[in-house]
Amino acid sequence: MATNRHEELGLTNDDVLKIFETMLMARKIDERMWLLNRAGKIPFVISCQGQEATQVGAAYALDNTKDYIAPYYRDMGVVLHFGMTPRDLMLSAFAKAEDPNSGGRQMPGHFGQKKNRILTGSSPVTTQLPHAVGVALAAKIEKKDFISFVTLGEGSSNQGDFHEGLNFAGVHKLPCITLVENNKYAISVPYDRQVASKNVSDRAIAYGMPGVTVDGTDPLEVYKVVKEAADRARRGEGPSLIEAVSHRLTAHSSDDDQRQYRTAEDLAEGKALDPILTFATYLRDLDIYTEDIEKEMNERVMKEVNDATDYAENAPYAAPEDALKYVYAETEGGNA
Ligand SMILES: Cc1ncc(C[n+]2csc(CCOP(=O)(O)OP(=O)(O)O)c2C)c(N)n1
Ligand SMILES: [Mg+2]
Repeated sequence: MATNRHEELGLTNDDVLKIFETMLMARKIDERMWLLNRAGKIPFVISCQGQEATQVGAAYALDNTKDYIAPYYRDMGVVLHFGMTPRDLMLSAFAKAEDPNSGGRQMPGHFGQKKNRILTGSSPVTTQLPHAVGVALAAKIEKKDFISFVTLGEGSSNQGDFHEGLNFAGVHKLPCITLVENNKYAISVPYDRQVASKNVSDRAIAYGMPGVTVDGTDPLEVYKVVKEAADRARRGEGPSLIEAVSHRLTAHSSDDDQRQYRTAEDLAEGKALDPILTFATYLRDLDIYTEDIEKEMNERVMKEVNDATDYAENAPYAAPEDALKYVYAETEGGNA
């Protein structure tokens, strides 16, 4: 029998099946989006594939009934755990009026949903970090029990916002967790052309906070360190920087061809460590992900993906004049 690592973390078999199902849902939605893109039905895809273990392991360690998150564009696993539905995600991919993120105004991956405390993000990378630090400052000033959680790519950790935000969080000991999803590339630029230090987490010392690097292909490893960081933050002991290393299994986006700049060996290495496959193996070895459960879970997930696709494809677009909403002040008699 394989070693049960999740019980040591206080997680039940139900918990790990839930983690796996959210990872699988993210993967299946993402795969469907690529098909829709190649069929000419949706304009753009920016993938979570390869990073699902990082995303769901981390999100599971937070409180999705009260914490605030500032995710980045690949974080399908994070937002699903925080309550965004496959339908919501498909409405965004099809840019339909009912898209809760932006009513179809922003590109997919620009998550934002007030009812689930998902902060709206914008396109310049890392702008979400000072926003999350601001939320953590509010928690401290108002003596509230929530924490904030922000993610970004390793390439984005070179933006000024990263350093300014983390320094402020460190100085004021704010309850903010920063997770860098290091997939080793910033579009076509490999890690050693992006960052001078061995690990992104090495930078934490300069901001007076703990910094750790973990295997981002293992949801349990990520859960463990994010849980420790969340517990510390809730005890008033301040922020943490976590780097989870994984592999980008797709091109940067649907407008990129990674075969132009990645070797066949590099791509094969990522595929061998595909977190959906490796976590399924862990669960099978412990007899938790049985054949019956696998069949039932896959049917449930695919039904939801199919329903979400059909619903979003048939949903109406926003009216052209809605483009003016929230841009100009509306007067009592209507738009001035
Ligand atoms: C300030 C800014 N500069 C450049 C871009 C264009 N851009 C979008 S994603 C990206 C790469 C980011 O790489 P990384 O942070 O490693 O995240 P990944 O896409 O690998 O997850 C770049 C350069 C941008 N959106 N914002
Ligand atoms: Mg990257």
